[in-house]
Amino acid sequence: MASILFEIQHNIGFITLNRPDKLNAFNREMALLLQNTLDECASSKEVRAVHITGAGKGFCAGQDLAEVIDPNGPGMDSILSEHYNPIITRIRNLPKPVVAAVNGVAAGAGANIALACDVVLATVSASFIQAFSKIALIPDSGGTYTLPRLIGWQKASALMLLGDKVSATDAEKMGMIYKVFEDDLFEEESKKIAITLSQLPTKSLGYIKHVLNYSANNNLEEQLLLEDQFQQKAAVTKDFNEGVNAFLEKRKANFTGE
Ligand code: T3D
Repeated sequence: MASILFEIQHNIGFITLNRPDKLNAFNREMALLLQNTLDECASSKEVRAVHITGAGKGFCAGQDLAEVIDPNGPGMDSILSEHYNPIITRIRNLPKPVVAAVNGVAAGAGANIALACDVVLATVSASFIQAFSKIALIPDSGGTYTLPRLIGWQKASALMLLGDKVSATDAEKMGMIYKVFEDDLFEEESKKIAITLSQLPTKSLGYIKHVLNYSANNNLEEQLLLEDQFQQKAAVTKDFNEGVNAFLEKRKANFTGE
């Protein structure tokens, strides 16, 4: 069985992390397959939004710890540079919205991959764990960049040092994730949000992502210049024309992503 499942429906690339017996922990094969699948989503004209979830009861338990100690495994010196860092940069640079549909526990790199996505949704029974300190590692997969920016330094610091489990409801309250849904509604609601995103003006969503990527490190002047630059790019898209005309004609816009 493939460790990554992928299908395109309603202009959405549906990615399922598929090692349910291991709570979808990553081995090398799965990490490389996810990279390839994200590349496919980036280049496919049909895909206008991406939805990532986990098979079975978990979202992702991070690195497969059995692989770490396997003498024939990839080795600690290559796991971040070849597996997780390229996944995080692909998610952030993909010029289309990526939804993390966190259907269960998200631990270690699994939590930080979810948090790198543009819209993070979770079932009420899901949880997030910066599990690294429990095995004497440090948070990776962009966690030390993303988490303090999402929830503030103090909460990020305590969660990373203690490795405490955060319920989806608490994660929503502290601004770590966007929304929580009851378990029985989760699949439908998370897909609905992906469908909404897939029908919005794709290029402008890509530009929003790009500009937001820089906002954490730019000063106001630099950010204003970047907004100016990308607003001009957005203003020459077909979808901008369609959006303005639809508003003036009092009808629903039909965005094509161009
Ligand atoms: O170079 C590098 O390696 C650096 C890269 C680091 C990236 C990282 O992600 S480091 C962090 C790695 N992840 C963890 O430390 C989390 C380990 N897992 C857990 O702590 C727990 O499984 C959970 C809290 C996530 C969930 O607990 P629970 O009680 O719901 O499930 P469980 O019974 O522990 O797990 C179910 C099965 O999945 C179990 O297998 P079994 O006994 O039924 O055959 C368990 O061994 C397996 N599993 C869970 N996580 C992993 C795993 N197998 C391999 N690797 C895992 N990470």
